[in-house]
Amino acid sequence: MKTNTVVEILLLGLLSFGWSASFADDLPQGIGDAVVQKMIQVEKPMGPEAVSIVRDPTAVGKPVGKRGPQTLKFTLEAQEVLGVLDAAAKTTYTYWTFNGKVPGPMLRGRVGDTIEITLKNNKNNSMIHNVDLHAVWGQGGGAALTNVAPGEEKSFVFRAMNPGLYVYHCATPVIPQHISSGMYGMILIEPEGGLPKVDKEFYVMQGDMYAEGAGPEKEFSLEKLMAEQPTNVVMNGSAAALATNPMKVKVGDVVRIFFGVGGPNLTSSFHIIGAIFDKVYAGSLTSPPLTDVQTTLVPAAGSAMVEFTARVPAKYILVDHSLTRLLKGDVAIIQAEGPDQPDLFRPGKVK
Ligand SMILES: [Cu+2]
Repeated sequence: MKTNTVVEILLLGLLSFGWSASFADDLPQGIGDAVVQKMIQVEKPMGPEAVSIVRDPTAVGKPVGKRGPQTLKFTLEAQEVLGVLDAAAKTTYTYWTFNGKVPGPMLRGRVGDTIEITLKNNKNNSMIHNVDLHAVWGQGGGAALTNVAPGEEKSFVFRAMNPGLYVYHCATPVIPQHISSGMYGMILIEPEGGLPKVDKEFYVMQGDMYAEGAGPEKEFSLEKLMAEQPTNVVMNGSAAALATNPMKVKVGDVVRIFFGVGGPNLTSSFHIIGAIFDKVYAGSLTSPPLTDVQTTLVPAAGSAMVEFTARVPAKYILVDHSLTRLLKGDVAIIQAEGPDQPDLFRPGKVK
């Protein structure tokens, strides 16, 4: 790698690190201590034309409970929008999205459901799009039946045969360009009887992005994509968005995260700083979970359903433990509020 490229990447790291002073305080020692010195305070959001494309992580759909199989109808709309890429660095990117946010909406049903998928392509768009759902038995996961030009819409029907937490994505050439630009999401097919109840559920997806340009309006870089050198790595679409706006839980809550990797290229070593996964359903909801796990590998276009009890008050930091990616924006926080638990964690020495 040329020296100037290394410098460029480091600079990107410096810029994208400027999220907020309070967030920096939460970082463990040794992670980017030098870059913290160069933090930039967020003054105000982008210009009025750039919107937030961050998917609300609490939008997890309705649990199926004990109901029997039904017919469900979901509508996805491809929307191409100028969105905030990195609020601290004040950069924007023209995202390609399902329904205006990244990831696309979390779709939720149960095994045996008959599911109708409609894909609309907004008439103001410039590209053809489609959707491939990994929950589907059928050609291209539905992609072949949903190629839509701007202004068109198409539908197909499938039966949910296998429970699981499945990625869906646009599969229009250049496919990794459509994915890295934001066209991915997840569909949860719950097993018969539904998932066990928990206190809080969150929907978080990691994606790697390839954006360059001297000014604040970054553009897709085919060169960086082909070299698999992401400039930005994000959770829910935008650098550190879920760190500056943490997810909230209470001490004692059992927390479930539907975590997926849209990719297109990176694999995530998913870890929560300050917590241990009590259960990890690593890519399968019907096999017994792994228990007591520190880090779980989530492949590109794969998922893990993880659960833990927020035992102590803390800001739990979600990362890919390939921590260079943290410097590129790949971080989120779950903030647990409640009374201290000194029998579990306290400063000082044993008396
Ligand atoms: Cu697309």
